[in-house]
Amino acid sequence: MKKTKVAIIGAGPAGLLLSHILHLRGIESVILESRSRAYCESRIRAGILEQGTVDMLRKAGVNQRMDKEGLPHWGVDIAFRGALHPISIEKYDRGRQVMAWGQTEIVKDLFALHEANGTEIITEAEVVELQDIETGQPAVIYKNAGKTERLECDFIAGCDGFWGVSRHAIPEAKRQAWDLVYPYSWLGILADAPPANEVVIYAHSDEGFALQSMRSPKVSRLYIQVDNDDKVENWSDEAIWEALDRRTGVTMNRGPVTDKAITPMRSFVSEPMQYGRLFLAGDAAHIVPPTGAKGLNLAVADVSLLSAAFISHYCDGDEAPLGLYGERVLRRIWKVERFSWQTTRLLHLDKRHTDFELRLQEADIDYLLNSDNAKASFAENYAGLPIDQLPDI
Ligand code: FAS
Ligand code: PHB
Repeated sequence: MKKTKVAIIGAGPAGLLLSHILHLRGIESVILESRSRAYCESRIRAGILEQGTVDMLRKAGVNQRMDKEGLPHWGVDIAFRGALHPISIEKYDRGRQVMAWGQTEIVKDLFALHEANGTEIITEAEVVELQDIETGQPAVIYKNAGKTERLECDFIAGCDGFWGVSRHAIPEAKRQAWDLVYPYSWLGILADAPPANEVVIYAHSDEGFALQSMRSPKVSRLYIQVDNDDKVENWSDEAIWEALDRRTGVTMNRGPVTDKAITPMRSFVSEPMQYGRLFLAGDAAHIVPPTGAKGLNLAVADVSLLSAAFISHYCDGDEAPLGLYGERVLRRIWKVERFSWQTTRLLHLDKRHTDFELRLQEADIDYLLNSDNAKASFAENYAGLPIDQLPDI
């Protein structure tokens, strides 16, 4: 019978980083991942890292390529009424920065570290059931190579994302979820084109939101707001470039579009984030609209607290942090949900809005761009709220 200390479901950033940090303190874990390594490493997702995420990756030794190839950003530009308005995180938030470094790169580095360290990841292993999570002998049932397998463990870390199974192992009567689906989506492209602006542009315009980001000095990551029922095939590459030019007021550098997809937007939280021997981290328990660049960063912050709690349990014999995980992690999550919701409503065009609400939205942006206090608050949230506890590694 296969047994480990911590069974981790999911090899996204949350599961991979948790397993790696536990390894650094000699705590055995096994990751069960339903997809292939190649699939996990190819998913194009987050691109901006909070200062806390950068610090954590450095602490965990996952920073060599990031510090060589990543792009530190002093702040962001807000495009509004035809001009770019800088919000300097460095100036307004104690010299902190954010880093442009793709989630795919972090996943690649973590897979490589697992391979080098011999920590176990079983890919193409779909978890179908969590058993006995309210006892001291939980187990995970998974399908792999056509067989049904069982992994016994001390604890289960549900890092299986929004569409995963782990949060559903908590009895429905004991679980509560909050779900807000926005009336618009993002059409995102990846292009072999140098970014036109040195930092991320968040654009409000009378035809909708747009964003210019990047993955390297030669690769741009760009988004435009579209309706939820819009289709990728409705948009030629040039139509996207022209919309980006109009909405940001900046002429984008063109180049071959290598990826094009529409992502819906939602805010979602499921409570509790711990139940018996099951602990949830990352998208398995919460989703934010990408406007605040928070999804990946939230997953890292959850893992910081959860790994610290497992280390306290196994290395210091202190049970308290594990018992407090759910309550502590949710306090920060709800504040990040608020910021992501607020920036989304601030910058997107909502067709349900009255003229009065449209004018209020413009006044909101005008206040942000002309108030040092408002910019300081934006900078503090964008660079990342404090993380209660970092793992002792
Ligand atoms: P993940 O979803 O990354 O990983 C979960 C893993 O669990 C997956 O590999 C999945 O295959 C596996 N899994 C699921 N069910 C399983 C089962 N039953 N058994 C075994 N394995 C299972 N965030 C930003 O900050 N900025 C962005 O621009 C941004 N863009 C995004 C675009 C898209 C299309 C999506 C979907 C998300 C985006 N996000 C963005 C959010 C994203 O970065 C997540 O926050 C981040 O991937 C969270 O990491 P994990 O919690 O590890 O979950
Ligand atoms: C990205 O680079 O993909 C990105 C940047 C900022 C966001 C969302 C996505 O708010």
